[in-house]
Amino acid sequence: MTIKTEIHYRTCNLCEAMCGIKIEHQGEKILSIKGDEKDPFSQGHICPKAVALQDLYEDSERLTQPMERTEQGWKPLTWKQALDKVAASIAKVQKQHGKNALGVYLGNPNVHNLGGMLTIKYLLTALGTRNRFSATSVDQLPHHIVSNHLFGHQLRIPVPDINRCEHMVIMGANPLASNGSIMSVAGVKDKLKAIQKRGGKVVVIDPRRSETAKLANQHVFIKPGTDACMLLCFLREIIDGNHIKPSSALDLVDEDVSALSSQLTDYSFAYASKYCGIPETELKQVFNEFVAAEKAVLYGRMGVSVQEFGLLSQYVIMLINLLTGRVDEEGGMMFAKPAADIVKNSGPGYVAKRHSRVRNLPDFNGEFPVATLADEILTPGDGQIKAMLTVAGNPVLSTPNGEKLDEALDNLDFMVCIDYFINETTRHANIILPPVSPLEREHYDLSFHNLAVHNHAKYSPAFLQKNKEQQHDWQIYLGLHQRLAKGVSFSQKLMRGLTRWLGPDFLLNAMLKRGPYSLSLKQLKKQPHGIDLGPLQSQLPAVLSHIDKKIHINSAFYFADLDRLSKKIEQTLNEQKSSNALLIGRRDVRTNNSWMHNSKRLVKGKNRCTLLMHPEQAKQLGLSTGQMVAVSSRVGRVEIELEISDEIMPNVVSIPHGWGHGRKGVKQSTASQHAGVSVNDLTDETLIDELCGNAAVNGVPVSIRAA
Ligand SMILES: Nc1nc2c(c(=O)[nH]1)N[C@H]1C(S)=C(S)[C@@H](COP(=O)(O)OP(=O)(O)OC[C@H]3O[C@@H](n4cnc5c(=O)[nH]c(N)nc54)[C@H](O)[C@@H]3O)O[C@H]1N2
Ligand SMILES: Nc1nc2c(c(=O)[nH]1)N[C@H]1C(S)=C(S)[C@@H](COP(=O)(O)OP(=O)(O)OC[C@H]3O[C@@H](n4cnc5c(=O)[nH]c(N)nc54)[C@H](O)[C@@H]3O)O[C@H]1N2
Ligand code: SF4
Ligand SMILES: [Mo]
Repeated sequence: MTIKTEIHYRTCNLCEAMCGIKIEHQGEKILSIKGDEKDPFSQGHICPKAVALQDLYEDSERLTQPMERTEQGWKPLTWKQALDKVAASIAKVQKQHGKNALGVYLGNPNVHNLGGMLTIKYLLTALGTRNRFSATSVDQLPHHIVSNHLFGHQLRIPVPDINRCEHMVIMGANPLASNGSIMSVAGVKDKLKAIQKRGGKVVVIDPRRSETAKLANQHVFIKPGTDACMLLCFLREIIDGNHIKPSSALDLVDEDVSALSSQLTDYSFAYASKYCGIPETELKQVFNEFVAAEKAVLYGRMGVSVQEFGLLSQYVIMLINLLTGRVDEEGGMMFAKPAADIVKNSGPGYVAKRHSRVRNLPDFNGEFPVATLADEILTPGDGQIKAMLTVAGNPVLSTPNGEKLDEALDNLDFMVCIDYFINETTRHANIILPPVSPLEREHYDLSFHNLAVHNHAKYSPAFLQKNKEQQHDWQIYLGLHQRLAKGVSFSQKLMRGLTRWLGPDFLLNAMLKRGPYSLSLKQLKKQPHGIDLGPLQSQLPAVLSHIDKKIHINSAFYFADLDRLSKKIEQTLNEQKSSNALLIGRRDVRTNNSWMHNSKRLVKGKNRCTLLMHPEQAKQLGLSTGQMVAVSSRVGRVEIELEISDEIMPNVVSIPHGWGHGRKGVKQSTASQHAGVSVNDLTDETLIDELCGNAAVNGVPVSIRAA
């Protein structure tokens, strides 16, 4: 009997781009994964990673039942045994040492997981600890704080209206490799080319001539970590040079922004030029073209956010857009209007309400900076973390000084990980609870429709039916809530029961119905390619969460950081003499942070975990391409293959993150064969953006010599 060939349509959930895919299959056998041309958002675009959804599903090393680490190695447990043991062990540690003795780390894939997003509160209430950490503090934390202050909600983040903009300045982002971040846009290459076809211009400011820079009309090298100097200079010039452009958004600000320039007198073009390493004439030209352009936007991401002045930089980027009339205007920074509005469904966050025990670092919305997680485990005293739970995270590879954390995790009384793999982090677990893979669950992008450059709504049903035994992330959370949460009210029990019975669909349906288009899940299910909800629209002041419906500039909070900036910028100049380069990161289109290296299709080909260095510097150090070099920083040392290229600035070197699968006990054989080294064995947990505690993984002083 021949099995019929069928097509399943869904959205790829691996990155933020939300590409529509079509999976050709015979029963459970996947024949191909291609782009869905009928998806109105992605119009057929995919990247090489889409096929890895199949590899992930078929990976024989992906765990499909709970595992316990024993003296004799890893042993399977039933779900009931595993959840009972986990609950008992957590309860024991918390009884002995207090609630906060349990630490929690939430990794990036949590935000790509519908059921997880909708039910994480059950897990967090069940655990009742204030020791919460996440990948946010090695990533987009500055965006949340700026939005929280200005617009009243951490998730009300405007995105570049790339489809209508005519002049786009990109700082510290490489969307051609990353496929866009805090800017969900499938097929970003075509969208950038379209700006050029419209007669517009794309400018990239980056210490590396990245893939995006190569496509751009202009690329400007900037010394890592100095973006704030350039941005503050631009801000001052806008005010002093009468470039403020009236706009409805500007009418809503609660401060006299023109008064800010009195605090910025230092930030001349000459000053910015000296520290950023950009010729003054080029700075002026970039500035003049930006302010003069009809529809322009200034966009900064990873390279600007995750450095020592990430928060100040993201703040000034927003002010520059605001003062030049580019917020909430076509072609500028605009707010998406998602069908299920996560902003309306969550409370506003708070900044620095509490401080971490050991290093006194500020929290954001109840989460402490992950750069201090190892300190909280290693430092004895009241409130010390004695047990850990990680969900969809690999902090040993993804957070600064991963080696220290790796050692710290060995000191725990108990650790549980909700994850698919025995990797660098989860190998420390006593118990691993593996949820189903993405193809076995329904999907709707709660986070990324909110950050999309075009309004759109799409629901994907599960492609493959999980067996009864397997658990979704959300079922694991509810299982732990049921076992651990105390004093649960009748109504909470009822909601938990309903959620368990009906799944995340019913919660999503309620959000859709309350949303701005009053859609229902039934309607979405009828449209397997998704529903086009039109271009971005101006939405101020309606989308402001502040009661007074104003934009709160909060300048005192940010400008207090100027002093630290001036001191640091001088100090870095001196430091550079003792180290010989500043280390930055990079992404490759075939990677996804640390966790897709077990796909043969993604790791094949030339070694991508190399150290990039400028030819002049290589010559000075007597090094040549292909040789092994030793890179050391304050915290560690790695040996890595050298790749010489003039695409990187002199005295700057780059290593991609997410590699380093050679650690003992990792059970991902393909990844281990292509192990690479972890850049986060060099990044320094004490090098942070002190204003918010975000890690600074870009701009790390390192020394290099032949291995
Ligand atoms: N293929 C692939 N795609 C991904 C991911 C992945 O791992 N692989 N990860 C996903 C995730 S979680 C995220 S958050 C996004 C991130 O997406 P992006 O924000 O686009 O991040 P990167 O590609 O790392 O680009 C950062 C750029 O900043 C530059 N840079 C470094 N330091 C500085 C600096 O001090 N100043 C300036 N101006 N530039 C600097 C780097 O050279 C680099 O080109 O990508 C997502 N998409
Ligand atoms: N030096 C340096 N460090 C960086 C960065 C950088 O540019 N440079 N980038 C930073 C950024 S932007 C990010 S977002 C972080 C990422 O940091 P993390 O989120 O800590 O790391 P990931 O590599 O994304 O690991 C994801 C884990 O989740 C598991 N997983 C995947 N999907 C699911 C799921 O649906 N459910 C469950 N339960 N588990 C799942 C995977 O098996 C993997 O173990 O890394 C950061 N670290
Ligand atoms: S760009 Fe690639 S990884 Fe990202 S959603 Fe599209 S296909 Fe998936
Ligand atoms: Mo990220």
